[in-house]
Amino acid sequence: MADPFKSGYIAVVGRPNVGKSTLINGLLGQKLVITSPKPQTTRHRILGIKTTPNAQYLYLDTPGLTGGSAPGGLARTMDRAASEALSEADCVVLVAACPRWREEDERVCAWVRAHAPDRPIVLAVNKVDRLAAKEALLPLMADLAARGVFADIVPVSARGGTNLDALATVIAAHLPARAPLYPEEQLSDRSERFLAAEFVREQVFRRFAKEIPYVTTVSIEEFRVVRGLLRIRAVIYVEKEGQKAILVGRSGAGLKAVGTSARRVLESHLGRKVYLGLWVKVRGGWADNAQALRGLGYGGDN
Ligand SMILES: Nc1nc2c(ncn2[C@@H]2O[C@H](COP(=O)(O)OP(=O)(O)OP(=O)(O)O)[C@@H](O)[C@H]2O)c(=O)[nH]1
Ligand SMILES: [Mg+2]
Repeated sequence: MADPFKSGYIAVVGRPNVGKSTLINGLLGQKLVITSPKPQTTRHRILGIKTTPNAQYLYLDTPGLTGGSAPGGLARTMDRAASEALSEADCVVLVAACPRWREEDERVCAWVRAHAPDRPIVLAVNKVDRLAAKEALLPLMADLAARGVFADIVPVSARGGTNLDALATVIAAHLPARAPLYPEEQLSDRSERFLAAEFVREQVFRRFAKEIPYVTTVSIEEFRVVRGLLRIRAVIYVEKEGQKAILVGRSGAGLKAVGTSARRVLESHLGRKVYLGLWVKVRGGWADNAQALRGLGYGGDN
C-alpha cells in the first residue's frame, strides 16, 4: 500500500542569522522570504507552502529569537510571532549553524521545549559549507545527538542547497497523515502587497547593513495595475535625517540601486512588469510605539 499523504505545519525557529529564511527558500525551491547578513531580518511569521505528490509542507518562518534584545515593542512583537508559530506547529525545525552550538542555541532549544514539550524537534545544522574539514562535523553531530532531545539531526547548507531533500524527507515523517490544507498551487498566506514591502526592506538591509538601523521599515502606499503595469509606491521609514541622507545617496543613487534590485526580485516573483517608486521619510521612535507598529503592519495580519 502507498504511504498516506502527509500535511502539516513546521515552525522554523532559531537564534538570529542562523539561516532560517534561506533554509525555507531552499526547501520551497523558490524565493519567498527575505534574507540578509543583518541579524533580525525576519519580523513576521510567514507561511511558505510546498506541495509534492506525497506531502504538503507548511513552513512557518519566524523572527530569530532575541531574548528581548531588540528594542521595546518590536522585540515583544517578534517573540510573539515566533511563539504563535510554535503553537500552530506539528513539528519544529530548530536551526543552528556551524561551526558550533552556542549558548543562544541552548536558550532557544530550552524555550521550544518549554512552549511545545510534545512536539518533535528536528535539528538542522546549517552552514556546513563553512567547515574547512568535513570531519569536524562528526564530533559536533555526536555531541548534539548525545543530548537526546532531537528527533533527528540533519546537516545542511541552505545557501548551497546541500542535503535539503534529506531534511524534507525527515520532516515529512513527523507530519500527520491528512489531506492537503491549502490548494496545491498556493505558495504563501501573505499578499503580494506585503511581499513587495518585504523585498524593498531586504535591499535596504543588504545595501546599508551598517549604516541603517534594523528598525527601518517599509509601507506600501499604492499597489494597483494601471494599463497592464503594476504600479507600486513605497515609503521607507528611517529614524533620523542622517539615515535618510545615506539611504538616498548622492543624486539619489542609493535609493535608485535599492529600487532597481527590489523591482527585479518582484518582477521575477510575480512574473510581470512592475513600476516601483520609492520615497524615504523620517519617523523617529516607532519601534517603541504600539500604535505606529500597528499602522505599519506589525501585530495585525496583512
Ligand atoms: N555560508 C553560509 N551562509 C548561509 C547559509 N545559509 C544562510 N546563510 C547566510 O546567513 C545569513 C543569514 O541568513 P538568513 O536566512 O537571513 O538568516 P535568519 O536565520 O533567517 O535570520 P533572522 O531572520 O535575522 O533571524 C545570510 O547572509 C545568508 O546568506 C549557508 O548554508 N551557508
Ligand atoms: Mg529570517
